[in-house]
Amino acid sequence: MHLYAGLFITFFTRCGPAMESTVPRMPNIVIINMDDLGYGDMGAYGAESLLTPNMDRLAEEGIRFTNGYATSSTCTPSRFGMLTGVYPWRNSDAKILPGTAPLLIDTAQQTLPKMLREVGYHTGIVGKWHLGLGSGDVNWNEYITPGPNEVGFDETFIMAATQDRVPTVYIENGRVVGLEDDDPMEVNYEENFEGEPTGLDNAELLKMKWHHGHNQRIVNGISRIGYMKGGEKAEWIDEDMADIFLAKAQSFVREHKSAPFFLYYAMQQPHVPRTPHPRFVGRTNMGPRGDVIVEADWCLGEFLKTLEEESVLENTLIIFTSDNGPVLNDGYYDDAVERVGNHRPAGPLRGGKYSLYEAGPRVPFIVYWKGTIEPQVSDAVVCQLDFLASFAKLTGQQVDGTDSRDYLDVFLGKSHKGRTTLILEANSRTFLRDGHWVMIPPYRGAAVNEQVNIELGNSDRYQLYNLQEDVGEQINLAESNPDKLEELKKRYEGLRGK
Ligand code: NG6
Ligand code: CA
Repeated sequence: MHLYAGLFITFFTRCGPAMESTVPRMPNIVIINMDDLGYGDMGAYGAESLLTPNMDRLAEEGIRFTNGYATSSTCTPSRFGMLTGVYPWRNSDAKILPGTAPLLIDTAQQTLPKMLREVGYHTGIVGKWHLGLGSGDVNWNEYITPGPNEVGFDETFIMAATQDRVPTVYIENGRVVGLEDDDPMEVNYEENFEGEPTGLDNAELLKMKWHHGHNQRIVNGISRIGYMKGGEKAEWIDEDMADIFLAKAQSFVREHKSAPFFLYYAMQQPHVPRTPHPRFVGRTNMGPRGDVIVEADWCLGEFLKTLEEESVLENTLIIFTSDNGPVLNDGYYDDAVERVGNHRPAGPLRGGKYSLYEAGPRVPFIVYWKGTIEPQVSDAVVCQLDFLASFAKLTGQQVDGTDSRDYLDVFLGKSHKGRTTLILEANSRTFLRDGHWVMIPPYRGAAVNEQVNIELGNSDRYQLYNLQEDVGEQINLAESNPDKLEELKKRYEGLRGK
């Protein structure tokens, strides 16, 4: 009853009295989550030396949020926050996970796909998972459980962790794709398997050199994090990954277009190793990092075409966003630093991936719903954390017991009153965004991660920035505005529970 009451209001206003007698249909929901795409990495957010016409089309015909946040500046916590509606800093295990980590989400926990399934959505994930699998000792040759299928996804086609971590295989509904009975696979993050070459010892086998870390198992001429043995026929070919994920996302739409569907399409670009398909090599002057962004843009365009061909585009709410901010050298020599030219992956923001500064968690954030959303730019503060409660509202439901709050009207552009406070995370450190202010507490540790050349935001002093006047966080107002600092310290401590 509640469900239909909610829908009726939403759809009646949209479609007029003609809808009155028909059963209203809930919109499909698609979240396209990029991996490490920065705030300045697409045309609509100011990039000039990269052409991203499909991303830009979503931005121009939808809502482009200028203050859109992931919950964290790294992947695992960010995705945990988005899918569960719980702040990742509440879970001390929500850190960048190895490929052998157990499932981070409790199977009893509320999740976005579970909530949508309650009202009849068919749910799927294609792409990067990175939230752990199994209960601690996975046998990769059997059904791998619990995993995404146990926390709300009806159909799953994933990479377990990251493109630079073993296992370097696709897993479809809990089974490694292409695994042969006579070549079982094993994965270990502690020690190598006897006789297996590594990036550290066998540089002659590499087509892409490692810069830091990433010198263990060699797959497809690229050494990774972690060791693996067997499963040779199942190993992915990095250059085909974008096409494979796209084809899966497209077939999901074709197969489920008649039921409302939720698709989490988690692309792997532009995370390392950056391996564009040969069709995209050299498409930018920026080397592989630029080329894979253009490749991802093409995938997005093809995916949108499929929605159009299947006549569901106008009934599909699409979110386009990223899990965390940008990094150039993240462990391989791939010319990202040398060839970046005038391009600013973080736009005007300070820091990058791993950082407490804005470029860590503030990401491209677009909501597109053809025919329903009024195109606009919104400066409201929004966060992926709030998808759970907001899409619950959209589908006539309510969720309790999480940090997620209902900002549906903001996501649909009907209101510009976004979040007033957010506690964001970067490698287990947190900071407060409050109105147009940010307050970063003191943290020990290096100011700069020299390997990736990113300012982490650590300082022995409190930092206070007024983002309205100083989006690049250059002027620390902690000393000149002690009243504001005190006010925000109190609020932060109250929210953070200290
Ligand atoms: C880091 C890796 C980095 C990347 C990151 C995870 C090293 C030295 N660095 O530990 O390359 O894989 O983890 O990225 O190993 S994320 O986008 O999934 O958070
Ligand atoms: Ca990431």
